[in-house]
Amino acid sequence: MTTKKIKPYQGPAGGWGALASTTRFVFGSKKPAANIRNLLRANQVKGFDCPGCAWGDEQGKHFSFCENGAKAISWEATGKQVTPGFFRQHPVSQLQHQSDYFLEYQGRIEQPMYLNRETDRYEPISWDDAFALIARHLNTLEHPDQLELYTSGRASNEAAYLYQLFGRSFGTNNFPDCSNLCHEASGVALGQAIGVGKGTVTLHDFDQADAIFVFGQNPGTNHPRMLHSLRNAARNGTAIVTFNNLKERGLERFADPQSPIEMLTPKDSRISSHYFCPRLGGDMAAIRGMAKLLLEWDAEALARGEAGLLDRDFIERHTSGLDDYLAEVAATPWEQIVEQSGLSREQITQAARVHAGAKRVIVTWAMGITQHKHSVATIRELVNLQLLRGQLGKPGAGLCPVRGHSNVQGNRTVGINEKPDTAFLARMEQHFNHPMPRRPGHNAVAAIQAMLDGESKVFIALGGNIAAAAPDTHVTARALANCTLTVQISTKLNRSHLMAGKEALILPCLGRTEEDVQASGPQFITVEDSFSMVHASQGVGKPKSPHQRSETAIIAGMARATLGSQPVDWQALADDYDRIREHIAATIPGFEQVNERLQQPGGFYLGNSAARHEWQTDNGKASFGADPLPARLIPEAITTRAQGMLSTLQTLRSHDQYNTTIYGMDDRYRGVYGQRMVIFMHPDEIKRRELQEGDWVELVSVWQDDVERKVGGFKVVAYDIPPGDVAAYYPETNPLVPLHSVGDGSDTPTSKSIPVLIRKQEAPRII
Ligand SMILES: Nc1nc2c(c(=O)[nH]1)N[C@H]1C(S)=C(S)[C@@H](COP(=O)(O)OP(=O)(O)OC[C@H]3O[C@@H](n4cnc5c(=O)[nH]c(N)nc54)[C@H](O)[C@@H]3O)O[C@H]1N2
Ligand SMILES: Nc1nc2c(c(=O)[nH]1)N[C@H]1C(S)=C(S)[C@@H](COP(=O)(O)OP(=O)(O)OC[C@H]3O[C@@H](n4cnc5c(=O)[nH]c(N)nc54)[C@H](O)[C@@H]3O)O[C@H]1N2
Ligand SMILES: [Mo]
Repeated sequence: MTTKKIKPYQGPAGGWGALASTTRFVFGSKKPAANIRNLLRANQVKGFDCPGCAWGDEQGKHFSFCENGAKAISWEATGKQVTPGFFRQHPVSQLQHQSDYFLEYQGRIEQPMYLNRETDRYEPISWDDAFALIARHLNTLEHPDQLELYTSGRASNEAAYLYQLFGRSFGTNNFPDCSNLCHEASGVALGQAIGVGKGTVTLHDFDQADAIFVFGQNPGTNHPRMLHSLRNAARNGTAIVTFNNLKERGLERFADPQSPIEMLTPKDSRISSHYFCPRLGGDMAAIRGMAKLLLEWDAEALARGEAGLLDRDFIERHTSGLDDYLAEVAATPWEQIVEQSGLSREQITQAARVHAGAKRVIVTWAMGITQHKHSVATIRELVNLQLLRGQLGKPGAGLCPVRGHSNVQGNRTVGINEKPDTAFLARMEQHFNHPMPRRPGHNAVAAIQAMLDGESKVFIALGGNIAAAAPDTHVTARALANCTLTVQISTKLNRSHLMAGKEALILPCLGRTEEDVQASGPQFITVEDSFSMVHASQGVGKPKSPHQRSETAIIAGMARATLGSQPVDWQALADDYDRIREHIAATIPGFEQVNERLQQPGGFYLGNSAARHEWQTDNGKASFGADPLPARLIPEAITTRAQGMLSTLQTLRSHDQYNTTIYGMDDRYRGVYGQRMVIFMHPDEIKRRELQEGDWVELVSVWQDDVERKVGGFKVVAYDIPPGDVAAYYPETNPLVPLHSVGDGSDTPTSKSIPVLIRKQEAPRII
């Protein structure tokens, strides 16, 4: 492990650092040959989809992996295994005191395991007995809605489709999903505004844009392959306008570790042409300011007899709600815009000028936009900006929520949705000749509350790590402990296995990079990227243990034990995934003849109705939103309660982690080495609080209840961040996020704007 130090990073993102880190991960692992073979197959025509992120790729063009994709692949291919012997040595109550890093580092789970509460240990169980136990629990529930079926977005389309078919055939729409903690606001806002909850652009559009606005995301760490698109665009003269609370190195400068020229010459590429640091949650105000200016300049141009800035033809033919929006813009005062955004009028003017001067504009965003109280309204405002100028459904223009998990978008497409529309349910009913439940189900927050209240009793997770990923860690742990049975279908050991129900199972599955052979022979699966491209993915690595099963086989096993052969022959589906795809083709629009179309290299495009200017909204038009700016970013009720100086905390990812999976202790681009318990603060804020760099502090969040939410042992690090805003890593900070502090209309925990008090500690509790 690296020694602890804080040393600001001076180089570009990517570059030698990324190459060195990739090499260390690949060669430093116990299986370098297998890892290299794996990397060369990532995102190739005959290979697997990189489990790292949901950015798209032009398959077959070049080696298409990045440093962080390499970490994800090597991490899955570890030779280490968590065997029954490991569990004999480590009681669960002892493992609970280990770090997330320790847990994941133990390797792949080798066998199905059952938690024996008497011995406080996981013990081996046969697959048949595990399935029988699940069936016994499910078939004695009083109501199907007492079952919660969680999904993390790595599952394939085939596994996710089978999972929702299992849940709905059993009788519930309870599909809480990692997406509820992630891009939910994007789905909701885009659904309302343009009739489809997905981005409208394709990868090719990035080559054709004149301006790309990047809001609230850190691609250097979380979507490194996006930097290639941004770098190419920047070189072609495309303006790249970044809005980010922090100065992120990947958005400033980048050297491509796959380009010999950039690696050998000192020249790296600048990425952002403009870089603005708004206050946390201040983006909506900034965008409103831009819209205000565009409208003003448009009126001035018209008065001069010139063409206006608005795309009047587009607005006329395709949109509704303009008048209400204009009234709302007019009613928003500049003082509020400047105060709330934390940007000057001059800065907002610069950004608006770029938009006004560009013929083709793409807007991208991620968690810095989606994890606030007013995220849906903020995304509607982004759409408003694009609608005003007709920047949607033409080459080089559009909306691009950059998804997280590699198949989170595909999971949604094939039915992981707690509020399915009636047309989908009707198709399912007709095709399977089986009634489907109409009651809306639970999202992640509602599921946790239902378990807490004892209403839901069985929790099954297809991947993920809800105990660490969900807000209010202690509350979530209590909710899981309340269940009569928790089942985790997992690759690696994690916190959710330890925060278990009264009875608990760990079911070990194959990873995306591994061969999957079923009765009919080797199988491939399909995934969908952020650009609605569906393609096949086939693992190449040998499975680590003969006991591990594919996710699809595990779901079929649970379903068969619980439902017999209703409404389908589950085993036949697990034997041959083509058969599952035939059901997908029959029930999910866009997948017609999927098995034939997958033969074409690179897969196929699912299409996007909004990009075709077909608006599947209530009135058949794209609609302007007319939300007022939030009255205050932190509600008055909270500030009056605080009794002390409040800061707003954002919880974010380091460079060496994949969500709750901690690969290492460095965050290279932010200059943090060998540690994660740090809090980034502006030097003025450090002074204002009479603290010094290197001091130890504890954080206490303020919410409208009387629960004390506190985490300690954070080291103060000076950073380029607006005073008043602070940042620290997730998942360590999740105990601070109140379960019911959620986005309006999205129910997503507000993990990017938590009001906190910061108190000096004498000695660190955790080092
Ligand atoms: N290597 C790696 N890749 C990943 C992941 C991973 O953990 N590791 N996670 C995957 C998943 S599930 C997801 S959802 C994505 C997440 O990808 P990101 O959204 O990039 O993830 P975060 O680390 O949460 O970073 C949020 C960014 O938004 C900025 N920000 C925060 N609040 C605000 C705000 O109010 N306004 C503005 N303008 N900026 C703000 C932060 O400074 C930070 O740069 O990445 C995916 N890819
Ligand atoms: N405070 C705060 N909280 C957050 C966020 C934040 O920014 N701040 N971000 C939120 C976001 S965007 C997301 S998406 C969620 C993530 O929430 P989750 O998706 O629940 O969490 P992950 O950490 O991605 O899940 C990791 C686990 O998945 C399992 N796994 C890995 N690969 C596979 C596989 O191929 N199959 C199966 N079955 N299991 C596998 C491993 O056991 C591993 O331990 O967290 C959310 N929580
Ligand atoms: Mo995510």
